[in-house]
Amino acid sequence: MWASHDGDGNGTLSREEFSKLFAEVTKTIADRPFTMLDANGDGQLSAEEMRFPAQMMARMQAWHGQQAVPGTKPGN
Ligand SMILES: [Ca+2]
Ligand SMILES: [Ca+2]
Repeated sequence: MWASHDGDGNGTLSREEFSKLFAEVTKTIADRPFTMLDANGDGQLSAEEMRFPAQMMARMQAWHGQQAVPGTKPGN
């Protein structure tokens, strides 16, 4: 996988080469939850299908907000 993304073959990934690799990896990762969320399999996530994960993400963000770094106060 690495070699195929090393466009100029110099053994290292430039920022551009890395972003192509990253885009492919994230697409692969994103495909799975998308398929799970797309309840009716029409290839589109409706507001209804997104309701549950949106709640989950809001809850996770709220949870992370409570893990604030000591000495900082929310709202600043
Ligand atoms: Ca390279
Ligand atoms: Ca759908």
